[in-house]
Amino acid sequence: MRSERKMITAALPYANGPVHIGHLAGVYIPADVYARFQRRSGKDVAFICGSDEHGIPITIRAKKEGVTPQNIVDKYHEIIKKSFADLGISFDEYSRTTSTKHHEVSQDFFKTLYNKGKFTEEVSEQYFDEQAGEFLADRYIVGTCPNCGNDGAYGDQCEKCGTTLSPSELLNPKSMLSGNVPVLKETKNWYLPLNDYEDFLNEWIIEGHKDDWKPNVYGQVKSWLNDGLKPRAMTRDLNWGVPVPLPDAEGKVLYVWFDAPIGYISFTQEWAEKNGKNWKDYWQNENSDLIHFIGKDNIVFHCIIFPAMMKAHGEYMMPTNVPAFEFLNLENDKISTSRNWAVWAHEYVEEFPGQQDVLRYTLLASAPETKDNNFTWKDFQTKNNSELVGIFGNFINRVAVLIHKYYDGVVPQGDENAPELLEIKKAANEIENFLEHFEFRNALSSMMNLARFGNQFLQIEEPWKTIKDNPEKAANSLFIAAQIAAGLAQISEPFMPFSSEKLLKMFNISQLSWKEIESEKILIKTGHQINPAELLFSKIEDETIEFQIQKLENTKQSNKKTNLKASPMKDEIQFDDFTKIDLRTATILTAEKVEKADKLLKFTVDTGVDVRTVVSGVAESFTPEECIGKQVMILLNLAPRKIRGIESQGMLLLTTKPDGKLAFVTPDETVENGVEIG
Ligand code: B3M
Ligand code: ZN
Repeated sequence: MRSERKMITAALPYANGPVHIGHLAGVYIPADVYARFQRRSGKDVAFICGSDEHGIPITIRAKKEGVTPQNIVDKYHEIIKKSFADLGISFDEYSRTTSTKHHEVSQDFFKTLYNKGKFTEEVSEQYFDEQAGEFLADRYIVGTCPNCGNDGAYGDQCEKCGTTLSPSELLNPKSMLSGNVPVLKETKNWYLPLNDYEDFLNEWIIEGHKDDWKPNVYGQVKSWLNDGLKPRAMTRDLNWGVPVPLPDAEGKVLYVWFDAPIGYISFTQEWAEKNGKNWKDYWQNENSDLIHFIGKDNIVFHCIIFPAMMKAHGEYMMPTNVPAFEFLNLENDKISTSRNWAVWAHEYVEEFPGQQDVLRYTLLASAPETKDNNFTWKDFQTKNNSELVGIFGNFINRVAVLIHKYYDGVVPQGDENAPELLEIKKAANEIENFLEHFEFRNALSSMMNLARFGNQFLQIEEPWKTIKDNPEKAANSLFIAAQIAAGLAQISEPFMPFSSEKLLKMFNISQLSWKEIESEKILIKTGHQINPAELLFSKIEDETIEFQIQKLENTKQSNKKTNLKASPMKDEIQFDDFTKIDLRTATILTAEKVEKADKLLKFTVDTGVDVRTVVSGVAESFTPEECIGKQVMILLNLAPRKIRGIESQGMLLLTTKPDGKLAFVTPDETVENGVEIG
């Protein structure tokens, strides 16, 4: 993958809230490092992103806040765009999917596929709210989860037990719009038969990218293809989105995951028009490398659905690589927008003015490249104080101060063939190799190792001592140290652009291409006047960190209070209704994880009446071992249902603890299995 042109995309953030450190660590900072490096390598780069402004999350937030979806996206598009700019994410274009241009481009794309007969038309039954007069998206249907009894389950998923649902599986479904019971109504939508692209995807990815795509990406695509692909609706009965450009499609919009990836293309077109470029050079040209930076939850859309769309279209080249990252946790807990458990990018910029590079450095150093990773404020403080202040900043400061002290800021005479100068070339070369393979943590270490080498060199040379009786040696030491400092000014730019800019100014030098860093004999000449030294990083005090940790603690406390607020009582029932349910005591005999389902455990349960299989969404609250032998309560006569291909017979009663974890409802003394609960 060494094309001269790089089409680099970063996942479009939903404009239903600000971006947080998980987004930055998992997508945007690595993408920015890669784009900056490719520019320094002389490549023709288009680095494109924008706000994803359609989709249900936005309409739900609008409904919650009593405003329009446009109000929501207008607000958060600006916040997100400013956050990226403030943190040096150097997009060539940051646009938005409510733009007219994007509507036109995505409608044209759809019409091309339609005219080529790539869609199948299917009529299906969907829930319709007669009072609201609209079809209901899965998220707009609430009901009782058939698996765990949670009566706040949505039409697509029960967030309590994690079971993936379809609206028809929900017990007593209700519309979130009117509260009424929805009716099933026929509707026609246009489907892309993904199954038609299985051979192509197997050949292109499973055969063609087994060596150069990240194992976490390759593995997920392989398992999707092994499970077999099914036709997927590319239109929805919704009123917020890109209208379907067909005469018989009144009240229908493009599926958000159809239009959003096309945003990469429409935003490239906007950028190209403004900059006198031909957008097709970046998207429809085999000499262009298309790289998608995304989080792991977007792999299927970027490796299967969008490529199938582009294959169907026929004029696009396929992505060269999709280096998806895993997730970042915060203080060992999942980052959650709904629980406000996050460090928000815009708040960080306000609370740590001028310290953008500290966050960039910390998030790169703990990037979830191959597995989920964790951000703690203590680690943030340590990375800043011991590495950025203690190693990087300390070295730079010593070099600048000593050159001013002994040579009035003029770089002294030195050996232009000193072996130490090779360390600079080595670091630049390592960084190039690591970044070409999307190994950001290793690339960052190569940069920091050069600063460590500089400190060790000064420690050995001690020019502050040799200046007295061997001025020539002292001059040579500081000439070499100045080269290393200039090297750091150059190679730090992809990672810490703000500090690199300060360093170039301090040493009064201009930015070089990566090739020049690796080929130039020296990076700062003897006789060159440097500017006054300025501190790059300052120590972060304990109080600052305590404040941030307390802020998170307060969030946790307020979440607990919110969780404690009980949901309103359900409709009154008669005693006869109660007699229909058959609740029994039971004991869990065996427990095991369900493959590819983070939240599910599979149990065999002795119900006193029989021994049966039950699937339960408790895997995030218990290990299988913790469940074996537990006496629980089971809804015995609940109709069996398939969960991830396993027939689950009945439902174990669960409740939620203040910390959000689940707990079994159990008798407070051990009794026989099968005893009726009434
Ligand atoms: N808006 C972000 C997400 O799934 C989604 C990415 C679209 S990239 C075309 O969190
Ligand atoms: Zn459930």
